Amino acid sequence: MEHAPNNPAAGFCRDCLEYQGQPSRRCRKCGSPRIVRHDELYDLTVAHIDCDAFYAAVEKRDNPELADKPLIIGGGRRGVVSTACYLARIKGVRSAMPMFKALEACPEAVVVKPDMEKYSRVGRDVRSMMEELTPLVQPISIDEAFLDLSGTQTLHRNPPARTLAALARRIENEVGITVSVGLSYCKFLAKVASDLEKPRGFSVIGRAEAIDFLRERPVTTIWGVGKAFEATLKKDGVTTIGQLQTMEESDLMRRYGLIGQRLFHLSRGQDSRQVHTRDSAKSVSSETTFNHDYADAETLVPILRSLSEKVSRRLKKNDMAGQTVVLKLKSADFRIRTRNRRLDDPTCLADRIFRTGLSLLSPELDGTKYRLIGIGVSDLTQSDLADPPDLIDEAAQRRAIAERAIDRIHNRFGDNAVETGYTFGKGRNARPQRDNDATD
Ligand code: TTP
Ligand code: MG
Ligand code: MG
Repeated sequence: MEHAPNNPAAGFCRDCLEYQGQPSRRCRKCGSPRIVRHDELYDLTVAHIDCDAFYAAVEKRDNPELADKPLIIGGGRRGVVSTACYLARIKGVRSAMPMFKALEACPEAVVVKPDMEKYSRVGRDVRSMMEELTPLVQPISIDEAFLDLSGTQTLHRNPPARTLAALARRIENEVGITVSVGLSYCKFLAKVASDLEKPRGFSVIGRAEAIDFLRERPVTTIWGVGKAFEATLKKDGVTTIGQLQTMEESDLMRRYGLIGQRLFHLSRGQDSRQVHTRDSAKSVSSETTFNHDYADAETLVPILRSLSEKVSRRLKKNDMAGQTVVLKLKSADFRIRTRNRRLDDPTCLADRIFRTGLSLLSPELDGTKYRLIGIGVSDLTQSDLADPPDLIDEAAQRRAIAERAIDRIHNRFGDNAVETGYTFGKGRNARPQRDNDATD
């Protein structure tokens, strides 16, 4: 067992992990300037880790000749940049930029096509190292995850901060790529922190400084506030988080609905979302078999709507969301058709499930008679990533707010209290013979 001063003000070295006896610019053992210190350093347990220039870092690892060259990964099917190494970024190359523009900005760049299989493998290697430290690892994308290290201090004989620095070091040594770590008391600020000092960063945001830290930041720092919602806020004269901090919750809710509530809390550094492990269920679906066979939209569409609502209710109840919508049809001659569409982001909303299902159903209404229809979602994740306000258009956003309001009524008065236009009165005469709900 290590005897450490554990003096947060003195911190520890990120290179050799040595605790520092007193505040100094360089490590007393190895001379490195990479010392982390923070008043709350040993009290914080929520981390966000994101790999630096991920695809590019993997390619550089595998081909040392690329080490000192500006590198762009991309040029696949869509002709855009997937990512660029930090040397190419200095020249202005960015993810999602058209390839020709990127090469205008940095003509000397080496271009490599993405090798997704390899990146998934590396992502999994990194993840399994995380999972050795805590069961509470919530992957967010191929190269990032949240970790909750509360309660691991005794096991690791180290406070979470030092365990994380050791992990970053291990990933560098054993996987051969670098990561940036954000440490805080909540997910929102951990994620913000991991972005502050990229690459090879380690940033800490404590409780005491959260409100001051956020004050000068742009509203886009808040998760889910992208270009479209930023423009809406700007029209109302709101550009910084500090302005949100001065607004009442009721005012924000009146103006922006549920998103307003999120803005109220996040702007004040209040985020109660927990770190969840990925859910083991793979899909949630609901289907129904009829007494008769139907070919017409008038019958099938309201049933699709009510099945979508059922799926949505189950997702919401379990705080889950799915990113792929799957439509299932069985024709009168027992042939099964499945059609699916992957959404840009996960959803738990009946409206989005239904509308996606409808777009999948329409081409199948070709006169074929169906004896079964089902709808479901797969690619399940926790719902805190679902339905970001920015990624759906304004009308969809209004419908989402209405749906949440209806949910609240259902919760208070029961499921039959409100019916939407699609199902109103139709539920009865098209009553299915058999309903099946499934969670696989
Ligand atoms: P990011 O973590 O957003 O970016 P990054 O790891 O390349 O760089 P950073 O150091 O800023 O974290 O995304 C991870 C990978 O996802 C990235 O390496 C490539 C891929 N990606 C795309 O294919 N298209 C995109 O628009 C973005 C943003 C990422
Ligand atoms: Mg990254
Ligand atoms: Mg990332």
